[in-house]
Amino acid sequence: MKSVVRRFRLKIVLTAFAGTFLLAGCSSDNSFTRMGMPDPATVEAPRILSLWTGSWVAAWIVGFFVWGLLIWAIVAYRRKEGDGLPAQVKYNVPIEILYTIVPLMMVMALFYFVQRDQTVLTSVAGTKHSVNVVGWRWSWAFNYEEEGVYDVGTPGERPTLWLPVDEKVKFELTSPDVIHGFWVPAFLMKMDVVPGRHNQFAVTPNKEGTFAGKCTEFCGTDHSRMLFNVKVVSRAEYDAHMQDLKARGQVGKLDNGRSKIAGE
Ligand SMILES: [Cu+2]
Repeated sequence: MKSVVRRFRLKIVLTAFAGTFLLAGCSSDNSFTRMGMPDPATVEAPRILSLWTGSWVAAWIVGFFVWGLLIWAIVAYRRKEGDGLPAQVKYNVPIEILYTIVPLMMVMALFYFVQRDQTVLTSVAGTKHSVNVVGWRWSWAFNYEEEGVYDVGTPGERPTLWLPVDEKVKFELTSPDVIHGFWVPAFLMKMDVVPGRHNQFAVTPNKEGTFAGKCTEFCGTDHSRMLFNVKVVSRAEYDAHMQDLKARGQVGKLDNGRSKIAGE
């Protein structure tokens, strides 16, 4: 009876595993090979992608090694008939040094790669233009610095951030209230929007199209409503849209989008 239950349990576990892998493989854009990441839409994104997949590969290698040791210890040293209490060991200094040094080396390796890529990703050198992204409870305002215009969407319509393709843009992130998170999944990059700070990073969108964006710091009641779109277009279309905003009278800079959205 016991072995039947065990076999049944094993079947459930195997089915769950197979199902997970199959379903992951089914996603339309085949994000499985990117370990769940979206299709990169900026020049900088592949760097983040390789940091992500590299970390996973390293984690799997460490994982398999540890599981292998575990299984070996469980099988080779399992209790056999007639075994008494095994020899008790304490103060094994070489082992203690080993399990201090090895994790330390792993953390240092991760730190090295993160630091190397972060330095590049937060560099705003060579940017062609800049957008001040304001995260506020509960939406977004985009101040186009060079053009002197802003956009905050309309009531009931999520705001859209327009960007010209193949031009490096600097985002300056500010908040008048609480911490928000500026995230465009297709850029593979996100950064917190912290009141009293000017966080910034730069990306070069290299694919035209419309992308989704959202807030990734839980910021209160309507956090889930903090959605926006990103439209990456040609330079000509971008300029035309800037003229459009000007014609609509959306000139100047918003510190806060609240006053512009009715019903807030
Ligand atoms: Cu938020």
